Amino acid sequence: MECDQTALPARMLLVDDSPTNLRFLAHVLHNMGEIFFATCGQDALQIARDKQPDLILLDVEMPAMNGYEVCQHLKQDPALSDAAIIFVTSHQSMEHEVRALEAGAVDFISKPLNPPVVRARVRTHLTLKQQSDKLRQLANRDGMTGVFNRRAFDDMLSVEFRRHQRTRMPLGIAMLDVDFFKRYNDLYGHLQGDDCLRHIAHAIVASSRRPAESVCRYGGEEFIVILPNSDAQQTLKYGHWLREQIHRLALPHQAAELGIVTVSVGVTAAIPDASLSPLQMVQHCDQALYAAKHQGRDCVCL
Ligand code: GH3
Ligand code: MG
Ligand code: MG
Ligand code: MG
Ligand code: MG
Repeated sequence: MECDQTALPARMLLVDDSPTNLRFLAHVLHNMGEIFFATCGQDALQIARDKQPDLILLDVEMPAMNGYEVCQHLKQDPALSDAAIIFVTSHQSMEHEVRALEAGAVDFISKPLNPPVVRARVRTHLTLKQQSDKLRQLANRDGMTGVFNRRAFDDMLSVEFRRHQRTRMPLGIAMLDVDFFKRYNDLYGHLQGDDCLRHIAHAIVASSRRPAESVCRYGGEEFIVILPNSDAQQTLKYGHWLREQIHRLALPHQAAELGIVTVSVGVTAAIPDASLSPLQMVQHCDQALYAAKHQGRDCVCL
């Protein structure tokens, strides 16, 4: 599940144009986590995208793209900006140190490297990174299901809304509400109700095909999915697919018409412009969901 945040080994990316330096650093940091290597800035950015490292040790002097430039690219990309960056350089001057910290680095280590100092600093920054990941997790995730919470949804929707305004691409959202869930609780109890919601959240996460499709718990038994670059037809298709996936779970619900848990889905899509707000998009989606309930539930409306 996308929400699972078990304590994975730390991931470190070592960037230096000298293979000898890389070998030395890898030796110094052995058994502190998983290590990836890059010998130029372009490779560093690509590997950072693929491997999502917690920490990047970055050489300053490199041909083509220097460490400051790499750092700037990393900090500009929301998918990469969380990595802690430590510059490793033979420059000793205060200006270089200031420049590194202003570029967004968390620390600055001078060559020649002192192995115990490097290990201690890396350990400190890995601990801080883990703590900030944990805080972000607590702030943005729903504790019961692990999907994004309402706060994160509001933030993500306004970011996506503005992005789609610029690109003139359609943005879709799909809202799902569990049918007869009050009866489910009455019949099976609240704890099993919670389990049912976790199963549904898991199925929604599994049914979103792209990482950019953000799954959020909107309210009690309501979930909402943001679908970037999806027009009405694509969003509607996703809504039907979602409804089918919940059918396939076949969670028993003796007080529902089909004897299994079903959901109603409302969808909407638009190319955001000045005449529309994120809030209005959610209202349209809510109206579509209301229509789906009105049509008898277990269906999808646009
Ligand atoms: P409808 O088909 O019209 O959606 O009927 P419904 O019973 O699902 O709708 P209603 O809004 O009347 O009830 C929603 C229920 O969801 C009531 C509430 O107790 C339950 N619920 C909300 N959040 C949770 C939760 O976190 N855990 C459990 N177990 N139940 C929850
Ligand atoms: Mg160098
Ligand atoms: Mg509801
Ligand atoms: Mg309901
Ligand atoms: Mg209701």
